[in-house]
Amino acid sequence: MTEKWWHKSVVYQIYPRSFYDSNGDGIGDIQGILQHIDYIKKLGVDVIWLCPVYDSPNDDNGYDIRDYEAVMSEFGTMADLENLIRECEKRDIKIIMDLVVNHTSDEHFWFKEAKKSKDNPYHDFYIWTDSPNELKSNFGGSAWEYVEELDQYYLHFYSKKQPDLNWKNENMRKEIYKMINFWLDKGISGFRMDVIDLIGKEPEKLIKENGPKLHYYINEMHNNTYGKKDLLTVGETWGATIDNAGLFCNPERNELSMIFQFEQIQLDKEKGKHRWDIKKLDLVELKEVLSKWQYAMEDKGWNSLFWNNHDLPRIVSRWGNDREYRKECAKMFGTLLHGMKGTPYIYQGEEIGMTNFYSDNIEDYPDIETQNVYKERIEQGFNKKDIMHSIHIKARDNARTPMQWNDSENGGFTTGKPWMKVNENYKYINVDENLNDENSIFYHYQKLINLRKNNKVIQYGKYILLDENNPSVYAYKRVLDDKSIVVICNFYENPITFELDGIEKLNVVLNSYKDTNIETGKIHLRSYEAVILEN
Ligand code: TEU
Ligand code: CA
Repeated sequence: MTEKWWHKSVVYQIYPRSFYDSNGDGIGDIQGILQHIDYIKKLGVDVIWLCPVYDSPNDDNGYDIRDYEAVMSEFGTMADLENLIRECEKRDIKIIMDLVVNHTSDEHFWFKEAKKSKDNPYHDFYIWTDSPNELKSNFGGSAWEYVEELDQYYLHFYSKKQPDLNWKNENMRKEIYKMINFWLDKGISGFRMDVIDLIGKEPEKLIKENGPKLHYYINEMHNNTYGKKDLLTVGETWGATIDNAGLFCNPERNELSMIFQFEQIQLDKEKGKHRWDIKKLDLVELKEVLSKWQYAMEDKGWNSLFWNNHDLPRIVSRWGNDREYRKECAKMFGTLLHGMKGTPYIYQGEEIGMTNFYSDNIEDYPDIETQNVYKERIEQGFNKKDIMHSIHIKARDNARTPMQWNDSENGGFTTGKPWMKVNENYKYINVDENLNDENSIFYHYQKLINLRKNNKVIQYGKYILLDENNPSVYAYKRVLDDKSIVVICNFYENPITFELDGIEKLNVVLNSYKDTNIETGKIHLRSYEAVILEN
């Protein structure tokens, strides 16, 4: 495999609205990120993924873009952003930006023109029909919205304020490529591409993801923009399977560096149902899925590794025990993921063990998806308590509460009124507390990141799952030439002994506890203990 700079990288995802508010208006901003680059540097990551900072009316927190080439005024100015890129560069931190090209805001100039008449040159930049079919929006309700002036319906796979772009229109594609090059000229190092597997949609045939021309479009975009440079591109692809993954990220196909696939993340959802229809996670199934992706990508491309992002509940609360064993769980999940082959992504707050948010008041969940699906379920006759239960477990706002910097009011996020409530546990879960404790989650992540930077086995070693049917322990080996490491994680609270058959001369590289109970042929694991060994 040709080595790439991002094979050694760890990415830190910033959701600017909730990172740090520098001017007291309650909304995180670019200055706020600038003031904390040294914190990010200290963690050791070398790439930042910046969620959308473009001009937007914020129906979906910036994923509804009004002007691709302007900065959201609440976040600051273009000069601030350029400054951020430069300041990061000085510290060897690269920035990748969010690229949202499946849809725009309905307030985008193109859509305003498109609505004027059927003959307007921008009309065909979007997708219209006279007779809407049964396609549904991911945020609830029909995917079609009526426009009286035109007596036509437009397609929106997300909110009504996010009309879908028509990738069949070549002029539209050219505009998008121009915009991408505008950003590349500013010195950014790549993109995270929002719902990129939807751009080949054929709505009249009910095709959403993986449409027939999807890969033609991605390849064309590659050739006209980032393909000329050595950049990191990661596609968000809910429709990816191991069978089509290679189409996106086999380097010879000139499409993307890697994708976010969501198979493991959906293991606690009832098959075929909405992700709010929850089922218990089965560890053996989790091992099966993660391992399948590790094996598949040996020759198909490169994996991304993540537990969290701004759309997902926090992993410590989701599959761990965030009450009695929060720190142990956070370290265990980090270790389990960071030992694997691929590029790890850390979502802000994960490195300090932030947890899900809890409120019984639906008003405390501003996310449009939650608001819409809540209303829809109420209308469908669901029980309010059950809906709130799903929200506590799955709502996107679980991840979007402001970053907890210290134990002062509002976790030090803002001196004003935060745009959304801060999690009350900021008094003991915060950055300061982590930095002052040498055994903190933060320092554990720092060690994991550092290990990857300098260890070829972690970067390139072949992954081998151990003891696949063990219902309590997730253990795997990574092997490169005559070197290997073993990652062993007790996924549950009950202490357990794990047999180390055929694994000799082991040194402890990292442990989530202060010491290790190891003897010839076995290791005794405490609650959620995670260990990396090496021979
Ligand atoms: O998300 C795509 C997406 O479909 C899901 O993650 C979505 O959040 C939902 O939870 C699934 O039911 C991307 C962005 O990450 C998300 O924040 C945006 O809202 C969405 O696209 C639209 O741009
Ligand atoms: Ca602000």
